[in-house]
Amino acid sequence: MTIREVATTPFPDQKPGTSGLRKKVPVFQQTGYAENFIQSIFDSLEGFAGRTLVIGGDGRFHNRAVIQTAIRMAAANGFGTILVGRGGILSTPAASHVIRLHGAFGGIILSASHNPGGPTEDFGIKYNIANGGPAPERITDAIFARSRTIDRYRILDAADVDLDCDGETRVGDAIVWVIDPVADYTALMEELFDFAAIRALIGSGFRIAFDAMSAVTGPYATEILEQRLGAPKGTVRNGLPLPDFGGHHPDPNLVHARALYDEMMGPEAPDFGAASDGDGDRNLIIGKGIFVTPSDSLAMLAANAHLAPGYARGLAGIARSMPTSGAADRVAEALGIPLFETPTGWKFFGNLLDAGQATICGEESAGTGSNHVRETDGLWAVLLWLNILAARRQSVQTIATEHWARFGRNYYARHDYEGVDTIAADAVIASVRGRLADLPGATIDALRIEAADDFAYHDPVDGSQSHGQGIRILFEGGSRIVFRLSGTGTSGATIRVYIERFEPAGGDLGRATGDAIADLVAAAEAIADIAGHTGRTVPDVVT
Ligand code: G16
Repeated sequence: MTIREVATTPFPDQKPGTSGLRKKVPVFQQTGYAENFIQSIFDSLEGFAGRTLVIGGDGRFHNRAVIQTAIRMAAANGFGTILVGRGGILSTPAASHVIRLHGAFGGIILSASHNPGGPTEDFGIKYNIANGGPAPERITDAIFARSRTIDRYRILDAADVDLDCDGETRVGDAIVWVIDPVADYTALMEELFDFAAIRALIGSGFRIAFDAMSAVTGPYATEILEQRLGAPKGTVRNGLPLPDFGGHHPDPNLVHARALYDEMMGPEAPDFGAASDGDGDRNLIIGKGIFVTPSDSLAMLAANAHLAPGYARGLAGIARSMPTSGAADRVAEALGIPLFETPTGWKFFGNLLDAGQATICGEESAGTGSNHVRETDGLWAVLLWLNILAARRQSVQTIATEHWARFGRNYYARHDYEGVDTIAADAVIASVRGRLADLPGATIDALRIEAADDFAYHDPVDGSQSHGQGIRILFEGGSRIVFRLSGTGTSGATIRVYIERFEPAGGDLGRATGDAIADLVAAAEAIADIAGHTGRTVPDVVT
């Protein structure tokens, strides 16, 4: 087998976003496109000769082709061992665990997460470091810089590896191991949670509906919920990962998991409904008759985590991304532990987790996780909920109601304006930014603005600074509006407006969210004039 140095020219658009490089499949199918980016990753790393690289993906269209390319390139660049999930499958949290468990140098995860898949849909490549977490900005910046100047990539002439057969193959000087993608992850979940208690809960007639959205979580959820925990066959729906996710958008929210939501609100609802996304890192939690927002879920999980064996000794701290509601802050305060507010993106939690300063982290974007891996983990959140339900033997509704009665309630919604012209989206943000100095002290209807800023983060562990991470408008009484642009879209820009009303304990805690935040929604439009800048009068997605 010969190693070839292939001459190439840079592509100008290989800047990683919130979570790796995401583009349409035809972009990735351009000659040399994936190769350039993978070589730029390797060229930005040092000291991996002879070490282990983990490769896996969410099974979407183009997954297998890029996995074969990545294997040949990893072998040609000097990795000693390459671990690949059978079928090219590894959920993002499972990949994070495999990297940590096997002491790998890092991993390449092929996913565009919750974005749709198929020949003209989305694809993505992300690099994770040895702690199992997404590469920090210092590395993603280096990858982008390298992609701008790259003039050759290194690849081995070798036959395709049989990805469907567990075991060992030699590719050049490297050993490629095809591994069971589910086994290591399942064993970790068994360590963290009281499977016997959950099994007893399910045995008592507790009904679960889990929608895997024809994405990567199917095999994991089937093994854990149906095989290990005894839930009846059929508990996991859409459990077979499909390259196009069955033509759906594998995003577990109230729009794309609507059928599950409707069922959970109906008279025959199961006791617990959940869903996960394309690569298995997001989660949706719905109780009988009640949707739990991701921000509330983080707060409720943190408040009850001690009921699961893996967290019985308590939490060191809680971290949330800035746009995530302040519900978790009140739990941290009650527990007497620190609360960290980071920019959007799981990569910002890595240092806090490594330093032992935070145990549980969460984001409004339906990501929740802990120090067990360095990624957000959809099935983990589902299992922690089930462990809590098994320990408390109360409904999701009762747990939520008691939580709000103690801590107050953060009514919360995110309004997304998708596929907006980039110039118009930038103008929205620029105009709000331009008003920051004037907003404090202003009132809009009865709402008084206390402070307004452009969020910046100072990492307490490595001292790094991140600026321009979203605009916060803070109102008296703890309510808030946040404006930012998504970093994960692949066409045009997505404007995200995050709206939150805080209602203290003793207040009106049972309102419909839309009613509770209506004045803040109007205030957001008054401040940002999204309609004027973009022509959009209503958001495309409300979650
Ligand atoms: C990714 C990141 C998350 C982030 C989310 C939203 O999620 O992993 O940490 O919160 O994007 O990012 P944005 O608001 O910039 O679109 P995923 O599930 O897409 O990998």
